[in-house]
Amino acid sequence: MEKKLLLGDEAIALGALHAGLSGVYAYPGTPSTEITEFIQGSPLAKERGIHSRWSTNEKTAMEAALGMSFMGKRALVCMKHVGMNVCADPFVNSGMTGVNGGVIVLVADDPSMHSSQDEQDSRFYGKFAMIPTFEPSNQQEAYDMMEAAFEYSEQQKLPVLMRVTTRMAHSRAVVKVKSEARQENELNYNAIAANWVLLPANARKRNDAVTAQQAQLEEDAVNSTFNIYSEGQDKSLGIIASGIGFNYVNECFPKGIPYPVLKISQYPLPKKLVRRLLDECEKVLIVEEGQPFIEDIVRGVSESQNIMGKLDGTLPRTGELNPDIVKKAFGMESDQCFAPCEDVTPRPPALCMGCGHRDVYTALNEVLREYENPRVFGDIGCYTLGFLPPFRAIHSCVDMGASITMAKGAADAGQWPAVAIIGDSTFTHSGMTGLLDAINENANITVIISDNLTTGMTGGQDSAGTNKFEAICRGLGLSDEHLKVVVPLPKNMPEITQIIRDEINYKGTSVIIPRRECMQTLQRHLKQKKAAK
Ligand SMILES: Cc1ncc(C[n+]2csc(CCOP(=O)(O)OP(=O)(O)O)c2C)c(N)n1
Ligand code: SF4
Repeated sequence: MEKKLLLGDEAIALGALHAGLSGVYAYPGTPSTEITEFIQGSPLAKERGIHSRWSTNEKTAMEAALGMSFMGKRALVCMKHVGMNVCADPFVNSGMTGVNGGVIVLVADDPSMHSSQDEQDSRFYGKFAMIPTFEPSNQQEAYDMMEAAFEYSEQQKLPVLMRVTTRMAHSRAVVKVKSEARQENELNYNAIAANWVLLPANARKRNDAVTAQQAQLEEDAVNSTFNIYSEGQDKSLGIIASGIGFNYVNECFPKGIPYPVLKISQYPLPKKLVRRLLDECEKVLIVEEGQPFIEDIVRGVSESQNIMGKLDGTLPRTGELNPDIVKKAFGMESDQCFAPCEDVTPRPPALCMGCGHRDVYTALNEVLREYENPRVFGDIGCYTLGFLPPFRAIHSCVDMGASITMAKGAADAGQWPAVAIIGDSTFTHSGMTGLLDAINENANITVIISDNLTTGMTGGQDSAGTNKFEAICRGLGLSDEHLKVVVPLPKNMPEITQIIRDEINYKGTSVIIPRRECMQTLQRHLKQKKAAK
């Protein structure tokens, strides 16, 4: 064993490598991105040829991982919580197919929405898909769980959902790690075709089998070494704490917790252990990060006054927990160590100086001033900041890809001008199918694919469609006449504004591609070039 100072994400990545991983499949998304980046930079992964290239979206990632599992090897899928919505179809159906080689679906939730559009709690997906769910409470457990989860996945022939939250993913701790990695699985042909061909006749059998398996999964959670029932002398209160919530509870009691505690890190919820705590203690406080997932199950339909948590207001219903908040729930004096520092003036985020998206919005705003009630449907990426001053240029941003489809729906409703603005990575993630819908109906919309040759918002990862956008648009049936490429620079403003004007006035689907590299990746590439000289 050796000791390393690791981010939660890095502990997960190293745990997976040491557990004999053969491939990571992921689309970037805060706070999960560093897992794949760690594997991409790992000498062991290079030596073994472990797959680590970014996928086009979370659905393609999940399906590729299933393919690797089908062949008997261990695969890891990583994403942020909203990525679960994108891969929900293969994820839920992977509960039906089961796995051959172990599969871990790692999802990083973002309570408080530091970098997300919602606060959804991925544990619901595990329950919904009848897939066992692991939730580490610290970095060491995250590392240890990877091997355990791969073993469990192969033993139960089901994928394992592993849920972490922002603080777990992005804080560092010393982690004891193995000095040797397990060998990768050999390729095998053990996958049972009838399980993987989800025709209704096969799927019904699988549905019955997986439903029957749930009792075993719950019994395993009762006996799991990750779920720990600790005795406490003061039975006036019992605590159920899951994931990083368990960490926070410990921080509140540096001299030891006087109450019985049930730590939960493996689901389905071990109800037997919960019942024991309820029987032994007068009241129970449930500390969980995210939505009241455990609390809802524990309360059921009873209106017991003895259960405290997020649903009765003992803990806040939304936003991230921290030790200050948890202290308050115990009625303790809170020293407000985790409150934002008053000396720091909040500063809204802004597009970098010199960013090409700035020139795109400058041109777009100049043209749209000439029209009555123009509507601009935005998307997710750095360019979403076009909503803020000084541009105030977009009217919507819902989910990846929604710009083009919403513009089309608005045009169907009679809106003109209806403009969609989407980044290059977002376009390949989820925009291409929407553009096909628009082209098929020659919808009266103008689509701007603001191509900065990278996935800027998440730190400059490779973008799946780089150098392919014109070919993709043509392939989807767009005529060359209404496919325009420009360089977004102040000196080109007259040309760009004229092209935007012309394409808005054209009664049909057109695509404009402003293309100039992101300033951050440009600087990185220049530095790398200089260093190589
Ligand atoms: C379903 C989903 N997956 C991942 C993310 C995280 N994410 C936000 S924007 C973005 C990509 C942005 O890249 P691009 O469209 O090229 O725009 P840029 O930031 O480079 O301007 C990603 C990966 C997300 N919000 N939703
Ligand atoms: S990171 Fe790149 S794309 Fe994002 S605002 Fe900065 S320059 Fe623009």
